[in-house]
Amino acid sequence: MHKVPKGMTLVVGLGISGRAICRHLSRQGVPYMVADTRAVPPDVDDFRAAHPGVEIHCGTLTSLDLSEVEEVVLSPGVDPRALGLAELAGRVRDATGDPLVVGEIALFVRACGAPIVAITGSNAKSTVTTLIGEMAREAGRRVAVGGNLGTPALDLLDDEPNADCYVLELSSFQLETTPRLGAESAVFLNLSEDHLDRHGDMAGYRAAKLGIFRGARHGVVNAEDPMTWPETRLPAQDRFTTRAPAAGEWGVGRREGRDWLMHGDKPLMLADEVRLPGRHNQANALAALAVGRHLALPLDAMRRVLRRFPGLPHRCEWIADIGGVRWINDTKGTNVAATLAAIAGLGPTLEGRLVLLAGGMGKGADFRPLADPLARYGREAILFGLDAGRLEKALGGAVRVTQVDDLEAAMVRAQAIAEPGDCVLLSPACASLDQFANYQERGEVFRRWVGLCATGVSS
Ligand code: UMA
Ligand code: ADP
Repeated sequence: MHKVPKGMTLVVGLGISGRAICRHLSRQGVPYMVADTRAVPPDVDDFRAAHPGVEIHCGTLTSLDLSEVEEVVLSPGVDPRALGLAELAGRVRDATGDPLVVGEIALFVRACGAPIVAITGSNAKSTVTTLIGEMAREAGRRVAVGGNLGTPALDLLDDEPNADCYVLELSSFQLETTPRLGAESAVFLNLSEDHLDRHGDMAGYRAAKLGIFRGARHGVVNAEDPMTWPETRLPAQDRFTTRAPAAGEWGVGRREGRDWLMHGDKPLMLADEVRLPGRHNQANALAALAVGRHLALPLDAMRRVLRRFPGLPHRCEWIADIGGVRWINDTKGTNVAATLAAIAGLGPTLEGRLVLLAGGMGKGADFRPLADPLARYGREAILFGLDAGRLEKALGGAVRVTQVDDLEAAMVRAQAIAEPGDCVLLSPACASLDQFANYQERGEVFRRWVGLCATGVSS
């Protein structure tokens, strides 16, 4: 048994967040050591070289004696109920009364002096986080944007110490280990099945996400999804919907035969002026507008952003047209609801012409909701990765299915069967981690392969 010395903080995980936590503790002069449950964490030698003198423990946490540890700071990918932590997770630190086990965002809250805008939900977090950041920037605010989206929150404090607002995308994993966020504005966009392997069931997943509202001054929730509503009253709250808005709501209303984004009965801009396609993106725009108004951003600046923002890479991103076939990369469609939104966004023109590439780690999800839209739109579903078999079973013969080993084989098959006018959509409804480092790598493999085909065809 190896004892973590008295007064020492333990950082668990040597990924992106773990390294940001270490940099932060180093800047603060807090003594710490690091543990990672893997025998050989990625790039551990680089970390050793950059942090001489910091002790690193690799392998199971049960071989650590944590009886005198000062605090345990977890990376989001590590379950607080993991072996070796479960008993500690319910305890508080004697000196502060804070929980003994926390995550990166708890440290962020302690160190951050500026207002925090926080965004969560099963889907659209990155899009809405980026929109709010862009709107604030367009309005001349000094804003820092990050979190689950990319730059770890703690690095923002170092990169942009004088920001007058921090806009953070937060996952259920991050919220679960944040005892009090105290956001100026907290947004809960939608809730659908995801990460059930970690949170046990929908109630556990929702409970983690509701942490976004702890100590919040203002909330933004989805009027059509009661699962996003806080259980205690917030000082102020906005609701968005893609239907005609009730008084005070943000919604889509009809005026003189056209759809408008509205606040109550006030039209704000034509819905088709929003550059992002599809009804779900109108919901995303409305959520961002509601936050923007709370932050007193001018409407004109927000409208300019909505008119020009083309969307983030890897989300329903057009890659190429090859021989009349459209190839679209939606690798960020990592759960069933995201894939449903992607299919709906492509629209009715695709009836019978959709070739869907899906599969990977299903995280315990129910894939059956994909059967109906695939019956209508699908030419074929080409399935790969860990949960291909479960996916095929859930589709129950609604569409022709081919199972292949990996994404490359799926693309080869798609190329062989797609006909002019078809759309090949990579929207896996699954996480990528069984066959890729992350969703970005999966999207890059798709982009490269399609790019090579496009060049081959045109040369
Ligand atoms: N791991 C171990 N043992 C450890 C530490 C990690 O096995 O001791 C494994 C985890 O189980 C996981 C992988 O290593 O499979 C990465 O985990 P991590 O906590 O080290 O992750 P980071 O590299 O710090 O990246 C995290 C987020 N990843 C996760 O929450 C899994 C990144 O979100 C985020 O961009 C980054 O912090 C910066 O904030 C990615 C993600 O997939 C995009 N998030 C999930 C989602 O969006 O659905 C929540
Ligand atoms: P997140 O950060 O929550 O994963 P993103 O903005 O990266 O969200 O989008 C992820 C996926 O969700 C994309 O595939 C996109 O097509 C889909 N999506 C975007 N907005 C919505 C929405 N309002 N409802 C459901 N799915 C959506």
